[in-house]
Amino acid sequence: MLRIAVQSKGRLYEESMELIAQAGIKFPATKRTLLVPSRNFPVEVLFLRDDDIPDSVATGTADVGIVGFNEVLEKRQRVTVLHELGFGRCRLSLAISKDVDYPGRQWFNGKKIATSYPAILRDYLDKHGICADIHVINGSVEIAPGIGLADGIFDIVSSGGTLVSNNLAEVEKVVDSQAVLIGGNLPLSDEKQSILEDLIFRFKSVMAADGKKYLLMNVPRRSLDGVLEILPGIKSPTVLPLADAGWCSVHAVIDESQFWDIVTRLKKVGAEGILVLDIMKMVP
Ligand code: PRT
Ligand code: ZN
Repeated sequence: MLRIAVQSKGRLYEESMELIAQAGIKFPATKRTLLVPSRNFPVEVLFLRDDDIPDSVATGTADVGIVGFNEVLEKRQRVTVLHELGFGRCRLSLAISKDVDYPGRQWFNGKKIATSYPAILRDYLDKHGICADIHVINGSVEIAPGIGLADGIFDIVSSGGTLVSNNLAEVEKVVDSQAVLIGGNLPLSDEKQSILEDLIFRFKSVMAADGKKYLLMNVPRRSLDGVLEILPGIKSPTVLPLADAGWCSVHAVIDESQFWDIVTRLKKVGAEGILVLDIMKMVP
């Protein structure tokens, strides 16, 4: 049985559980407790505060964990990032009042910076030879400059909306973050290692299908070259003959972001009856 630590509530909870569910791992429909074994796969989920996940994995309380890379960097535990999971994307940035004419990072010399991420900030300041006072606060960091508690902040930014509504401007991006799967630095038993490999394989298959669509269309033989040109970069589209020798069927996987562009161009060169399907998994 492999134990996986997941944030008990908060921003990463839902997408972590969704990824696990998409990987075909099911849980009993009973009330949530701290430790929940799956009913069809040899894993159990340990629900923790995100701050406690790196430590739980480093000490072996959990075998692996899903947590923001920002927490991994800040907590300095002996853990390894096994896989990036593509959700919970954000960045850690320095921000100051939008009214300041910012001359560059040396502006922070002698200033006071409020943050919940002192270790990452300390590294950054040291690396750039900046001497600033770090003021640790947990939560609502963005209000610190407005109430005179600090000159600037170092905090998580996602859309940037929180900065704007607090009259702050992002001036230095320090690190990008996303949810990651972490493991401890001690070897797992053979049994756990093999469950982990299966788990990562399943996560990869789920993630590979994310944002992809499967296209099927009928194409007159004479338009086939034009259609194939529109589908470049996509690994060998499948071309199948149809009962009518003048026509064939083309199947391809495309990125959802390119969907309208590609479909519009396909229609122009003569593709017909275009079907678009969701892809549930892509097994490498
Ligand atoms: O209770 P627990 O300790 O488990 O949770 P928490 O309150 O410490 O963390 P939580 O649930 O807020 O965030 C968990 C993780 O989500 C973080 O560690 C990041 O890895 C990731 N994440 C992604 C974010 C954001 N996006 C984010 N926007 N975490 C926090 N924010 C905050 C940010 O600090 C800002 O104040 O959301 C606010 C809005 O951001 P904007 O830029 O979109 O306005
Ligand atoms: Zn937390």
